[in-house]
Amino acid sequence: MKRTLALLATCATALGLTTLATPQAQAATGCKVEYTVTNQWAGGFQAGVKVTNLGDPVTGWKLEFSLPDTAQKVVQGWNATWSQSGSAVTAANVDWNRTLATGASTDLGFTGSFTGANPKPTAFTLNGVACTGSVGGEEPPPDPDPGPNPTPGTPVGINGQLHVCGVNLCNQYNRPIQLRGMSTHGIQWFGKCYNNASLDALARDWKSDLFRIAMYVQEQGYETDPAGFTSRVNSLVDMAEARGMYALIDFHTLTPGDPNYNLDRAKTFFASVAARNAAKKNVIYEIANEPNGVSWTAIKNYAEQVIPVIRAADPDAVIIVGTRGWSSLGVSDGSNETEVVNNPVNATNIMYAFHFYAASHKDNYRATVSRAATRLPLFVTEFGTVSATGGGAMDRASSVAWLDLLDQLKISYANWTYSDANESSAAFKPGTCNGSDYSSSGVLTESGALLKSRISTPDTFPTS
Ligand code: IDC
Repeated sequence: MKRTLALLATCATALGLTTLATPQAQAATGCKVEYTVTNQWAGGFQAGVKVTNLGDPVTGWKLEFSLPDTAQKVVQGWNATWSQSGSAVTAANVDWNRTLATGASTDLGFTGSFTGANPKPTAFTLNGVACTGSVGGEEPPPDPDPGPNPTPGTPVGINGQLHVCGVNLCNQYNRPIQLRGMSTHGIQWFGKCYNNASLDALARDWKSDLFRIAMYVQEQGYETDPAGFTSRVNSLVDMAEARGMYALIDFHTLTPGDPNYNLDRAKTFFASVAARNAAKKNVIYEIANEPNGVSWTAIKNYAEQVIPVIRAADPDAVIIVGTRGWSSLGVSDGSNETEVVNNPVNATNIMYAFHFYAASHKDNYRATVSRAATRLPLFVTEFGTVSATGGGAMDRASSVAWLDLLDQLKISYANWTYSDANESSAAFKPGTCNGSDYSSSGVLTESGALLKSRISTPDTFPTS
């Protein structure tokens, strides 16, 4: 007979929520324990204990729990060093399982003896942190800070917490909406472009709904300073929130193309940003920018490991999954959307990324999007008006055909890039970010002028 005791979390909470005033990276903590009685006989039982680390990686750990009375004894345990004092039991790591990455699990077990009632251990802790099944389970704040109320009339003020409904992105009134906005360039290179003046221009002059924060993982990005980049992303989320814009947190994997290369980094990063931003309504998570040279199965496997880490801390946010062939739904790899339609990610409230560069990707890509949009929730988290190199001439006709299609299908988009990079995809002329003028037409490139004219037209957000 197999019985499972539900010892999982009921309350999602996070240490980070209590420290909104200091946008610094916190050491994320948290754990989940699944306790299963796998066999039981007169006076004895066997139990499996699956321990999942939901916080930052640990090296060396101690699982502690209580048995209901001193008559219950651990007789023999495995995969840990077991000890008991009164009703308190400790299982300490053995050498080979001493490291638990974020999201990693280890299986322990023991046989026990008991008299009377069935054995029901309680109060599991991992390194002293209660295993509530969520991040930062140590001392749940009774009433998480809901954050400042979004300003009425702004995109976040009108639409509130978003969710996926059918193939659409829906607002708090359960009506489909389209978000139109801009992506940063790599924040490790163009950080100076993201300041109060440039964000004011984006929100007020461009009337942008969306600000994508491209945090490269390689190329001098996150991997070189996890705490620093986490904190920079969090402050950009706050700057977008203060202006009523949605913030799309982009884990900008690019080279290498297999997102699994960065799996542990992704778990650590998302556990932290999701805990810290859980109460906000303006956050959307993009877990892998452009998978390339990797199968859909491998991407799906990555997604199914990262999504639960986000959900444990921030259960209701929309999450976007990159697709094969540089987020082309497989088209740039000679495949198409059917590999996703036939084998979707096993999760709810998610969308799939589609990227294009208008001078390189034309009719067959548009046909794919038209077809796929009837089956899959799509989000164009990045596109350019130029060639896939980010440079070359702007292709106005193709760009306009794409933007018209996205408007018609209510597919949200972010344009690469809101920066003054010396390449034609940038919206500002080189040197703009050294000054304070982000509003006059003189600072815009050809691409910037086109995008500003498209994004600044009135939104039609349904409110009932
Ligand atoms: C490009 C930048 C360029 C940078 C290069 C490598 O525009 O300045 O040197 O990345 O980091 C993408 C990627 C995006 C690329 C962009 C243009 O998501 O990182 O940015 N692009 O090549 N996919 C298709 C095109």
